[in-house]
Amino acid sequence: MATIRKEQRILCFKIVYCGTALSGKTSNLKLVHSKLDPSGRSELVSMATAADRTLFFDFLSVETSAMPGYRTLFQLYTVPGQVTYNATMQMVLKQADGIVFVADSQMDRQRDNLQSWQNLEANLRLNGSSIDQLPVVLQYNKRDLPNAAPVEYLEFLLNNRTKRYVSFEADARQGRNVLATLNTVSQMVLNQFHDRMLRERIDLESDEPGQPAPESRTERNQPQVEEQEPSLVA
Ligand SMILES: Nc1nc2c(ncn2[C@@H]2O[C@H](COP(=O)(O)OP(=O)(O)O)[C@@H](O)[C@H]2O)c(=O)[nH]1
Ligand SMILES: [Mg+2]
Repeated sequence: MATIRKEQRILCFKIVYCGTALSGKTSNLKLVHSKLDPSGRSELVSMATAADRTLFFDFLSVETSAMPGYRTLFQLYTVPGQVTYNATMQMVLKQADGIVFVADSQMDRQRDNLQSWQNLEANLRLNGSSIDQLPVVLQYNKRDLPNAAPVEYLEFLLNNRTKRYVSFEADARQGRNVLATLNTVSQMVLNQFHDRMLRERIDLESDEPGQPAPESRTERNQPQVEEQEPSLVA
């Protein structure tokens, strides 16, 4: 749920990177961190330890000028996808504005992808939200590996609904389609926020104190995004 801080002229959106262990979620954030100018992003905070790398989340805040007169922050989180870490997952997923699901393309990880997807759906439901109400982008990561399953197979497994999600083939280590993924989900989140502003007559210019905006139920088509631009939505 977007946070509006009118006094400071700040808008915050939360984007959560989900997916099974080792699918490449942290690599996505590392790449974004390395590509963006330090003036437009925070430091990358990784809570994971060497012993248990998926126990906690990573966090990175990215600033854009997407909304005139406001600093617009996209706060990126990663969250472990295993059932064992449901508490962390639910906490991080709370009030998410958009989801990136990072799937591991390797053939032997498909069961884990599916389980992680189902777990995501269940946790959103438990939070009173739903995967159908949120902007979602699928990222088929590790396309560079020789044992990557065909994209058609991944689509069949994870993207088989009437309303298909946008999906990207990626290599998070090299950076292929990492920024495109982020750009797309950010644009979808902004579109949804614009819809909500119109529908609920949220006025960013008025001097009334900012309130967290109520959750939206609208979805919009996503825009086409240029590949690998080292900047976020403008
Ligand atoms: N070959 C290859 N390795 C990747 C890719 N993305 C991530 N990795 C590697 O996979 C491992 C797990 O990545 P990480 O980002 O920590 O996964 P997380 O558990 O989802 O956060 C690391 O060794 C990464 O370097 C990719 O696209 N291709
Ligand atoms: Mg990680």
